[in-house]
Amino acid sequence: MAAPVVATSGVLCRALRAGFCRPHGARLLRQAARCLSPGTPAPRAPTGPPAPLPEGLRLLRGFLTPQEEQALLLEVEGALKRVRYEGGHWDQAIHGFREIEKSQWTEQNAKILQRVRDVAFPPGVPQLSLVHVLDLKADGYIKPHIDSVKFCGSTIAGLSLLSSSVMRLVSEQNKDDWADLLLERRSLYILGGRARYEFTHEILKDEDSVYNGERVPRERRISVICRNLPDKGTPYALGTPPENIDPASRL
Ligand SMILES: O=C(O)CCC(=O)C(=O)O
Repeated sequence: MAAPVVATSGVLCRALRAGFCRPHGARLLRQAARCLSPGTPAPRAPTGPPAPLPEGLRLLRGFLTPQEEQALLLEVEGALKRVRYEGGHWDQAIHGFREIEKSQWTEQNAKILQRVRDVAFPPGVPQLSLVHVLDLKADGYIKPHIDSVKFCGSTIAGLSLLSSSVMRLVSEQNKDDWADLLLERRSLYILGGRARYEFTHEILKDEDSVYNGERVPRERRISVICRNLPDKGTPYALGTPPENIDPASRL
C-alpha cells in the first residue's frame, strides 16, 4: 500500500531542530536558540574509540545514479537560488546554509523521491509532503541536534548530493557512545529507532571531516530529506501549523 503523503501548510525546517534543546511551550525557536547561550560549553569531541553504529541507522550507498543526482540538482538549484545563505550565528544549529521546502517535483524527480519513501518508511505511515532541501556551503556544518519530536516522526531519510561528508552520532545518555558514518555522495541515509531518538546527529566541519583516519574533503553539499509525520497529538499530526512558531522563521 502506498503511504499517504500529507500536505501541510508550511513545515518549518528550523523548528525541526528545536528538539535539540527540547523546549516546551511558546516560541520554540527562540528557546532553541537560548540552548546555546554564551555560557554553554561546546560539545565535547569524543575521545574514546567509536562504538558500533546505533540501531535504526541504515545507509544505502550509490542510491542515486550520477544522472539522477544531476536531475535533482537541476531542480533544487533553481529554487535555492532565490534564497540567501545564512552566515550562521553562534546560536544556530547550522552554519553556512540555505534551505527550502518543496512539494512540487518534475515527474522524474518525483519518482526518485517515491523510491526514497518506499525504502525508508514503513507501509502506510503518513509522511510530510514537503521535502526539505538543505544547501550547506563548503565551510558550513551542522551542530549536534535531535530533530524535534513535535514536527518529525520516527524516520528521517536523506540523500547526499555534490559532496561526501561525515555524520557523527552521539548518544545523549553517554557521550562516549558515538559513531561516525561516511555519507558518500549519492547515498541515502535513514535514521530511525535509537539512532533517531537517542543520538544527536551532526555533519562535521571540513577541518574535522575524517573517517577511519582518511580525510573526507567537504565541498558544498546539498541534502534532500524526507520525513514522516510525528505521532498523533502533536501539531503537525493534526495538520495545522502550531501557533507558537515565530512567523519570522517561515521561509
Ligand atoms: O543535511 C543533512 O543530511 C542533515 C540535516 C539535519 O540534520 C537537519 O535538517 O536537521
